[in-house]
Amino acid sequence: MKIVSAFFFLLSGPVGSLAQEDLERKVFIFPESSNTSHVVLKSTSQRPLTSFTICLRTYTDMTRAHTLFSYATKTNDNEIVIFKTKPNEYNLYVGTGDVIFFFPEKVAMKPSWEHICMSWESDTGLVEFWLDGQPLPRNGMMKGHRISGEASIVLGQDQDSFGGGFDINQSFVGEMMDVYMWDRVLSDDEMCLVWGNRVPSNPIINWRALTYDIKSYVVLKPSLFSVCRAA
Ligand SMILES: *[C@@H]1O[C@H](CO)[C@@H](O)[C@H](O)[C@H]1NC(C)=O
Ligand SMILES: *[C@@H]1O[C@H](CO)[C@@H](O)[C@H](O)[C@H]1NC(C)=O
Ligand SMILES: [Ca+2]
Repeated sequence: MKIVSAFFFLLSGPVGSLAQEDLERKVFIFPESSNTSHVVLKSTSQRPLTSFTICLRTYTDMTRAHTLFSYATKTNDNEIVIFKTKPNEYNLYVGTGDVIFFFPEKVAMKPSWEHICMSWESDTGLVEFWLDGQPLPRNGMMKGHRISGEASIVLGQDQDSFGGGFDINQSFVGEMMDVYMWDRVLSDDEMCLVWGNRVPSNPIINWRALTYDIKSYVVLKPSLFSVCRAA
């Protein structure tokens, strides 16, 4: 389905059907730790993946480990997971592999949003991890692997079964926006564009036309991103 420009558009059907909406300048707020609150996303593609890129932006003061993005298949609940273990460490899972990306702790004068892009390609197994528009040293895993396109995709919780099995101690608390996925590895120029809030072509998860379903206590609100910037 192609949406040209819609602010709010309901796929036909009764209560419980998924909304598709342009969420530009909006955020999902996950107000508290829970083993229920999450957002379900639908990809526009069901084809198997031999590469992908996932990008998103978060705003949180959490220090405990938490899950941002969880892509479970019928055979593997950790098929793709973006898990932040510490303020300066991300753990990324693909298939039965995982890699850790460390970076220097930010010495921030004020809280700030964090933008990440993660990509993986089957041919080489290489994983790219871009933090605020900067690539970290590349890592690799699961060379030759193929990812099923039939997935349950969840924000803010780690699935330990297809669509459920959440652990309150791995839940996300904070704000999240600009969630995208592509079925390819973006070029370096494209990675920079996403950081700057532009959208490279053909995302299979598209914040500007997002098919999603809020479960339990997650609130959709306008971003407070730049309210006082011009003062
Ligand atoms: C979820 O949390 C509630 C209390 O907060 C608890 O009673 C319940 O057992 C938990 N469920 C799971 C699956 O952990
Ligand atoms: C979550 O962490 C708290 C504090 O460490 C612990 O008491 C509790 O048992 C944990 N809950 C689960 C479901 O693991
Ligand atoms: Ca899991």
